Amino acid sequence: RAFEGELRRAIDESEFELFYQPQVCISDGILLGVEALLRWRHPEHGLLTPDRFLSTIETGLLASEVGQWVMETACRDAVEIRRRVPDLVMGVHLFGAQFRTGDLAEDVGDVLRRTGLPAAGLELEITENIVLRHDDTMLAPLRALRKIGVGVAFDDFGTGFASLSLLKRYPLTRLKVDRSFVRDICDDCVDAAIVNALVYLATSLGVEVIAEGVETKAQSDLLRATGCHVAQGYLYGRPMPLSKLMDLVATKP
Ligand code: G
Ligand code: G
Ligand code: NA
Repeated sequence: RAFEGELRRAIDESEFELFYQPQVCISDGILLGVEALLRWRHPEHGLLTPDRFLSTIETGLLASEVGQWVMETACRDAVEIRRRVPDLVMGVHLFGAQFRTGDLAEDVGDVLRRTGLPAAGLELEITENIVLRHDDTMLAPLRALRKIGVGVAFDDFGTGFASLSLLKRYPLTRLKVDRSFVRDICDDCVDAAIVNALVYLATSLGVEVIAEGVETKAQSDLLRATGCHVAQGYLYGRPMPLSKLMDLVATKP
């Protein structure tokens, strides 16, 4: 696999970075949260996005270690961002390995204590892929995390085959409507109907909903009309380094 032999060095030499993409309130543009997205500043290949190396991490032996670094870094950065945006929620992706090794709820609890981030400031992002690969071994740790106040978001919602049954079994606080449904929402009545139904479903279940991949004002207007209040996408901001995000929040009133 690509880069497999380089992961150890990447960790030891601090080549991994986190970028943060804004999640905003559609009606007033206020920053509510960010999603942490892993980047690899590779000495020869430049800045790599996860499509180049994520599967190498996931199938290798260092996934828990990278996952732990992501959790720790994101929570530390969240504390800094919250100095400007007090209620900001940090969204963090999990690797499957983090469920297999040790006690996820305990590990996350430790990170929260060490960094001083309140549990309500953290939302874990899980995908159908990860859930299906680990089946119900994930339920207990996720329930334990929910109990202490950590959020659980279901990413790429609607793209898998089991989304609805997972919605029934998992302790979710938020659905992230996949950007493939949002892209053509203004032109394709099937996509518009799907998003409408997902927003209705989430709302009926008392689960928050966020639309991903929002790129135009027309999309955001339509989403707002369906009752979706939170969005993420290039219209509001690309994934960016912490320094750039801090500049952004510093200039906002
Ligand atoms: O940054 P980009 O939009 O290319 O990310 C694509 C996908 O890679 C994300 O939707 C997510 O599924 C995955 N990903 C990004 N960062 C992380 C991370 O820190 N940990 C894990 N496990 N997955 C990530
Ligand atoms: O769902 P997931 O967390 O895997 O998605 C994150 C990925 O989506 C990142 O790679 C990010 O760069 C990308 N992304 C974020 N916003 C937009 C958008 O508005 N349009 C498109 N095309 N991609 C986006
Ligand atoms: Na997604």
